[in-house]
Amino acid sequence: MTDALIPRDRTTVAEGAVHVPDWLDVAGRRRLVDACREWARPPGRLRATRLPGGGVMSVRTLCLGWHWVPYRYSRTIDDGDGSPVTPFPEWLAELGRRAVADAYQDEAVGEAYRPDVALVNYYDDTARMGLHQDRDERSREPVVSLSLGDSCVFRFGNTENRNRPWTDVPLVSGDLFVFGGPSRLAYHGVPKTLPGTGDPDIGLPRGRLNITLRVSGLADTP
Ligand SMILES: O=C(O)CCC(=O)C(=O)O
Repeated sequence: MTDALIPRDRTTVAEGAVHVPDWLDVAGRRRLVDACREWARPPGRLRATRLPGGGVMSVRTLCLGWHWVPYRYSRTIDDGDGSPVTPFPEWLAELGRRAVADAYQDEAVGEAYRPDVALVNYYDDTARMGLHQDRDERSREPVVSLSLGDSCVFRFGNTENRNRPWTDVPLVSGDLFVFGGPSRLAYHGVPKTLPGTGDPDIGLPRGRLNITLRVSGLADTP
């Protein structure tokens, strides 16, 4: 559900963690959904990640720039056919710069942001993501998160462990969430989505897409 009758306010959930509702307009959301469809096209890169303990994530994921397998990045799809990862497009980096500038209301901080990894997560009606830290990047630059389609409960916790305190933030299609600074290593996850709450105009008839942009801090040569 978007364009609510009662506008939702931007919120600083914790120091460095900012929620900006309705950051993407409908055209911006549609552009991202179209791009996700292209990136996922066969030989598709959307796959359920297998965890070292034997579990399989319910979310399906594709990567741009660097490919993530628990718990490292590589330039090739090491848990798939070994082919090169899809490149990270410059227009997405520019979107990330605008996101950081708007979230932190600081043009210079936004301008300096150089994301080179994106994880695109697709949630069907029952998918969820457990509380975790994004800590496989060498850089501690902020994570930019964009939500499309069904709404979800985004659980934003503390930096120490998976226990409380946490804040449950409703993320709606078009919302931006940025976490950096003292919140960069906060545990976070998605305990549930709300099937059927997406906006019909953006070309995503079911489910939820989330795109997170990160700075890997990695170089191709060691
Ligand atoms: O889907 C979301 O909003 C969170 C995604 C996430 O936590 C991740 O990709 O690490």
